[in-house]
Amino acid sequence: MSDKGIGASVRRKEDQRFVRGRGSYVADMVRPAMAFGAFLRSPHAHATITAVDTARATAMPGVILVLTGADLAAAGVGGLPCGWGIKGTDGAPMKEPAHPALAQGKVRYVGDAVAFVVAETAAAARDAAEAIAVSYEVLSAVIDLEAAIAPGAPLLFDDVADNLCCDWSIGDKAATEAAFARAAHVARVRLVNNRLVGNPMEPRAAIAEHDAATGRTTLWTTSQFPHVVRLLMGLFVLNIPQQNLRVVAPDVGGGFGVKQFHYAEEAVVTFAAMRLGRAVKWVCERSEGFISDAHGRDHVTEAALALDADGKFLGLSVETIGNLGGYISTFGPNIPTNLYGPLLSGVYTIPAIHCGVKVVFTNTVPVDAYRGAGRPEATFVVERLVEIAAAEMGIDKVEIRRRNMIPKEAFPYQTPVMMRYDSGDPAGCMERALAAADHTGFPARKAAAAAKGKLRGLGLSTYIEACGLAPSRIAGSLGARGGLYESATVRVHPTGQVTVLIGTHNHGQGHETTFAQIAAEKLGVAFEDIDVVFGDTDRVQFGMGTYGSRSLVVGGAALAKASDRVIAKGKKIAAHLLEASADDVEFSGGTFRVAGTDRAKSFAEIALAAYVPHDYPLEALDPGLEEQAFHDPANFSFPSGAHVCEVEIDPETGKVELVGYTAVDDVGTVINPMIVAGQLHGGITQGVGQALLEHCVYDRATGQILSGSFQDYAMPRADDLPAYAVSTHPTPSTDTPMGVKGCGEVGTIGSPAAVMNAVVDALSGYGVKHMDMPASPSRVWAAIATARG
Ligand code: MCN
Repeated sequence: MSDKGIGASVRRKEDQRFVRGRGSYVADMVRPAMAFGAFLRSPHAHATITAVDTARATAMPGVILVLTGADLAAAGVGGLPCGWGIKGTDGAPMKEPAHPALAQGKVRYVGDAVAFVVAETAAAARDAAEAIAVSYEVLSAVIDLEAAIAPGAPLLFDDVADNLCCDWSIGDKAATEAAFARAAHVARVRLVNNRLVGNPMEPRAAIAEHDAATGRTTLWTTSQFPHVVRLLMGLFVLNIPQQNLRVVAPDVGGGFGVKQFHYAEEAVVTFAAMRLGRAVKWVCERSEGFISDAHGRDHVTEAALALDADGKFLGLSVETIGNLGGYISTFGPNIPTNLYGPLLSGVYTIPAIHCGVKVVFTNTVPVDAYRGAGRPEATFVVERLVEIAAAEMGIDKVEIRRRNMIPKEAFPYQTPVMMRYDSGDPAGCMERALAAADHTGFPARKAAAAAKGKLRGLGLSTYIEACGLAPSRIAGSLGARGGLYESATVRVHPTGQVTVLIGTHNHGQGHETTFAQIAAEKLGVAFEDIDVVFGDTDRVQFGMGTYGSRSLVVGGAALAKASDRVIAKGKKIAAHLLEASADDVEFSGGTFRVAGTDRAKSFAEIALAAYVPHDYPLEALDPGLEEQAFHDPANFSFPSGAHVCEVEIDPETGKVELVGYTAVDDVGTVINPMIVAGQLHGGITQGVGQALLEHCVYDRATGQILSGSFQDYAMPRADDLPAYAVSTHPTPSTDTPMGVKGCGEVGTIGSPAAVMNAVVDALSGYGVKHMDMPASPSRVWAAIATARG
């Protein structure tokens, strides 16, 4: 048993079905008498809808239903709710214009859903959608963030002046200004954090079905949080009592944040199924995903770091404009604010920090969380500034970090921007990463590259992340409109096997394995005898789902708590059977034993006794062995780490080749080292994608998306990447039950800055001080060409 407990690199049990092609995905599902839906989407970035004529589409063969925004409004369908309402510096609530599931009166981005057609086949639905005649009065669009808040900009919403959703800030402005006033040196940067499209391997999909006999509706959807979809859609959009709505998120082929929102399509498909009394299926096409999946990042930032003459950090000032897109998505306003500003201290002692963020509407696809969500952006600002300061002051890049890092013994560490870091050893991670990357051998490798005509650069990045979202009390004070606890039920069967029902959602993170490892370790039950169930509101008690690297820290803690409750009850049953006091019963390795004796009962014997209570303390205990726990964390958990990247650049083509990547991450106690390594690899790859390849580009005049397919949007492929060297450097969290910290996003948080610092280092001979992402061949070549004159 224990060889598959906590700390073991157990192979993922869910892969048994995935590698055999037996996963259960929404797009593959077939329901009786199922009809098919297609959306008509706006071809304009900004336009008034003057008329919608559905007559031709309605008359086409096989068409069953055509819905427009007006139909939904007439039926009393509500707008899509936002789960996080932030407040501005002046205390005023953010501007929260309505977000109808199908556009009403206006369209606000290319891809905005205008109508929905249901037909007997998917092809008939698509044809009919194209036959809907929509008359538009095209308006000027605004794409650029700075243009959006400039005087005279086209306004997306009549009642949102300057397209400004919220003017938010954190930190002490006066103290920061005072720090800058006494600085010996100020390093400055203006940077753009590029817009990304998540592109999970499985596109989004939904099937809804209504059972007139029971009045119950079921939605199968590609979601990271089915209970939250049930809550938001049932309560705010379609007014369905919770007990009559079942939401199932079965196997989901990657989410990366993109599937963490309640989308219009889920509500429209469900509404159509209820109206028709037939199952309705919609599957997003890849190109449709580019203009309807929420996008990520998209910041413009001016930042400055004040230093004393010895290179000690005195203050940090950050002004950012963050893009919300055309409407507020489920968590949109929270990402460039609460998940960004409070992380700007990084792993450094910075006595004064101030960060102002303008959260702005533009005529683009709504922007929300994408793996890392706010924290890669914060890391990028800090680590680019540190690098620029080091270069300008002539201090070695490692040395300047050593001088400013929070020492291991200073944890728990209170930053000036709200966060109280639990534990960490940033210097330990950095020194280990540098040693593993053979930092001292770099000059020789650079010389060897130069001999081949290549430019070689070494980039270092450190980071800290707040994950394990989140303490409900803190989240609530920051504007969260729900709790952020997690729940677990441990159901022990009469035969001693166990089913764990967990509120998180597994879409690639290996929960079926790691949660079984935790239960195996806790209960002494064989790993193979434990089944982990998730993703179905009819089976699982409740759950807030998976995002913010919270599943282990919050969900795993709920599981540990529920397991402890099972053991506590088991001890009472054992005490009765063994004629001892419960206080004298010990439990370990699956055996209940009277301390200091050989009188013992196995876990399976206790389970049987609980369900066949012939000899049982029925006056004191109920039969059965099933316990539930909800866990609300005391604090965020704070993984940290150091990444070292080496690149070689061909100065003639501008092509950047990643030739080495080393990461040392502190994710606290590790449950499954192999799964953690996999998460680090995946995360690093997504950060490398942002740094070198991925860029969602809009035409600024028309608002058309120019990188709307894989022809123009470059995702990283295996041959773009070296073999990574990843390892962990655990300092157990002091605020989580098992000492664990999250690992799902750390790779994406540390890597963009490491890669870009390497690129800039390689180009330093050409006087390049900063480059925006992605460092595409054309951008790098142009920088070299400009320097060469
Ligand atoms: N784990 C561990 N020891 C630790 C930390 C984590 O063994 N100290 C294990 C966990 O038990 C879990 C996995 O590693 O099996 C990831 O755990 P965690 O850090 O809690 O992250 P979540 O499970 O909450 O996953 C969310 C995170 C996020 S926010 C994004 S985005 C993301 C990611 O995970 N999306 C992913 N990783 C992904 N991986 C895949 N394959 N697909 C996605 O969509």
